[in-house]
Amino acid sequence: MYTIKTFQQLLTDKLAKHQGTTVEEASDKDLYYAVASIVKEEMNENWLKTRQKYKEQDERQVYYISMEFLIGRLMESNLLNCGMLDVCTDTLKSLGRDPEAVYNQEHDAALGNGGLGRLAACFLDSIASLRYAGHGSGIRYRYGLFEQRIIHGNQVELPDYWLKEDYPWETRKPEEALKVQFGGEVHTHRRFDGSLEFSYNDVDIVRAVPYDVQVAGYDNDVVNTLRLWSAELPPEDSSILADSESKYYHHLDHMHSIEQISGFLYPDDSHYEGKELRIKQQYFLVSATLQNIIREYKERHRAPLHKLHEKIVIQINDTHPSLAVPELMRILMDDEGFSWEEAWEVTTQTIAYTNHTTLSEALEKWPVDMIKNLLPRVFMIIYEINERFCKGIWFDHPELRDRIPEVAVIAHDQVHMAHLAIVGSFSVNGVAKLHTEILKNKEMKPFYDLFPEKFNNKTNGITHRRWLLQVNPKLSDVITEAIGPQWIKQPSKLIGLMRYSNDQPFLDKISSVKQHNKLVLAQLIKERTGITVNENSIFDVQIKRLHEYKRQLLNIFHVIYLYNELKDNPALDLTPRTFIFAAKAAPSYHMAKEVIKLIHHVASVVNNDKDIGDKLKVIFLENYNVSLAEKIIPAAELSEQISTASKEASGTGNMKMMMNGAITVGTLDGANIEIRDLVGDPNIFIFGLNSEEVLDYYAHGGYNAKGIYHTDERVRKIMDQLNGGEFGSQEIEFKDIFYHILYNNDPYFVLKDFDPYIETHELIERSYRNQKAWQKMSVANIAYSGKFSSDRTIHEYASDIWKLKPLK
Ligand code: OX2
Repeated sequence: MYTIKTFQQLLTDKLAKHQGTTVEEASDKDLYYAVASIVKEEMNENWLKTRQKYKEQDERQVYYISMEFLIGRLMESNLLNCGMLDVCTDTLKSLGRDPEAVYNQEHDAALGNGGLGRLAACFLDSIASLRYAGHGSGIRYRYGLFEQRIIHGNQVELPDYWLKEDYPWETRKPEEALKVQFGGEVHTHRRFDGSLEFSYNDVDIVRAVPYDVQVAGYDNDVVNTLRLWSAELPPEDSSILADSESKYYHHLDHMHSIEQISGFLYPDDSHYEGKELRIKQQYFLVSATLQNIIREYKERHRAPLHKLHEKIVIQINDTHPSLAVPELMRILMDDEGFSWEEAWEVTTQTIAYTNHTTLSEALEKWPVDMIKNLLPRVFMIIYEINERFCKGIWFDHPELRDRIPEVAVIAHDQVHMAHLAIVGSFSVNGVAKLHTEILKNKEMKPFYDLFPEKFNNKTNGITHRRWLLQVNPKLSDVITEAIGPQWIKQPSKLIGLMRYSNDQPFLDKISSVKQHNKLVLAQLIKERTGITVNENSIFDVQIKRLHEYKRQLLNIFHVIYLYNELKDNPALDLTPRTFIFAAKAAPSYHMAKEVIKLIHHVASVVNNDKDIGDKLKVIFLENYNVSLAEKIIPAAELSEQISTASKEASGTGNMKMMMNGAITVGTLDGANIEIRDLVGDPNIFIFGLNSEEVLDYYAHGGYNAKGIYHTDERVRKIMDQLNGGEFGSQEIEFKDIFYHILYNNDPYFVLKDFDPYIETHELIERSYRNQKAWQKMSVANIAYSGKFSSDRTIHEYASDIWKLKPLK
């Protein structure tokens, strides 16, 4: 345990030895690197010990493979988990330095797009904190998710070169590099016993070099590993022997194309892009990970490889790593001499698949020719998997024969990755109750009919350590003061707060913490946008990726509606509101970018209208990322979770804001339903169509958007304002949105849900006026949020799917 004095000493030594500087002279960056090195050293010993334990104990282990790990900054969470956050912060203060400024030196590691990537990061934290033997495996993209700038209301993207300065949390392990093979020719030989043997010629070899990032558990001495793979040219590549200029340039080109594999993260969230480089990335990750798993298995476990599934479970995060199925088959058959049947037995008992969406535009389907050229042997295996699977249905399930085209792994010259993942795994899980039901009864119904035992639900969660303890220390203190510190290790204990829901002094404390956090956010808004917001207004927050189904458009329609009301009736008694948005749009997603533009144009009209004053303010914070979320969430009072019902598989921002005392306004979608079931109707604002109604409309060709436009004056006015250029400089500005809604029949039901949304906001406004009642709602939300800790989720994965026991 450190004291301020001993920590100061350590810091002084570090600065002197590593940076050749003193505390007085050190820049914030110097201090950042010095602290990082202290924390890393602190973790090293436990890292080694943890790995030794895993070896000694010979217990089951999980590998979590994901194309995305949205880890954000690691300094504070590492300090927190190692029990050093307070002492470090106090030491920096005692030295007259600003701890925030030091921690802010870290560049966010944005190796993910949104929910799916952040979930993976929360899971790693919970796995280590609960003492499970779990390893993350991902890609060390040289460029993370783009940096967003807004210019005249338009999003522009800048590359995120996050590695331009040393990244202190990684350790390069070149001696553990592996080779991944692409292309080439497959040769088949018949062995004496009649079985087939496969060899490959002329393959392109890519070197996969691991970079390890430590993942410290909270106050438990466990340090697990997130292994990120980087693509490099193998040093022994013979093309390096350039005997002519052209060969040398060719060599450089080749090197460049190989390094591209871990070059950048594809910036699409819940949307699939059929680019060849993307499938290369996926195979690169999967092949390196599986070779590594087998190598580690041989080192750690005494049993033969035929028992791999007894010791190892592989969870694949969505279909992105689903080539793990044929790749594991390939390794077991071609490298380890298994028969097809033996390899299939082991593979299908080792791999488990998590589905994160039913949006058709997100379902990966790769052209057969692309996979055949790039991965000829892997394609042969996929082909055989498909043959055997379809034959199996034909003979064993004649009642499903006519559904074969729907479930085939290869159909219409495409490989259906979700089908491959389901057929090749022993577990298929959705990420919230409703989502899993939709998978079972609709999207994946024929598979559910075939393999009901595979399907299960694991409602998402978030790590309460980062999303409450770390980002909202004042609220954490109030909680601990009331119910003691046990909630930190057992978040379900937060329920104890319900005892205080009528305790006025406690409610006052909760309310003054929120007020404080609002002031801090108001200051940040002022710094970043120049806009002064009213700190007594309702902080109404929608922060997430920009997607039509998430309906930021409905939110901005509400803003326009209120603006119109105030213009018509300036004396209107309205509780002031600050609408806070932050969102990135995929660079090629036109409608999403139009919505960002609309928010900005509405903001500029509303924020500059003297008649409106500070009754309404619209704030769009640029470059949404984990660090920005950490600053907004503690200050949120109203959490907008307004997706078109049935579309949001779970959502996790809803959980983060609830845990910080915001009240949800939401549809009956994703995990909102489970939030409602816990807190009860009086503590949440639910509105709009439910998923059955939405699906029913889809089945009957949609609803009549034009009808609403013609009958609801409020809607018509807003739509005409968009079409008439009221919120833009030129007339044409928002015609795309206008036409998309009216002539594409509004597939996201914005107009249909407009009236109930407005009505619900009127109720919210009335509720907010009774501050005592609002604080009680807020406490109920915090109290019931324990269920949404990723600790609960990970316990469920560990006991139902992974069959893991915590480390002794
Ligand atoms: C997201 C889902 O859209 C979101 O609802 C969910 O909470 C999150 O994954 C974590 O499960 N890409 N991102 C997602 O799905 C896909 C595909």
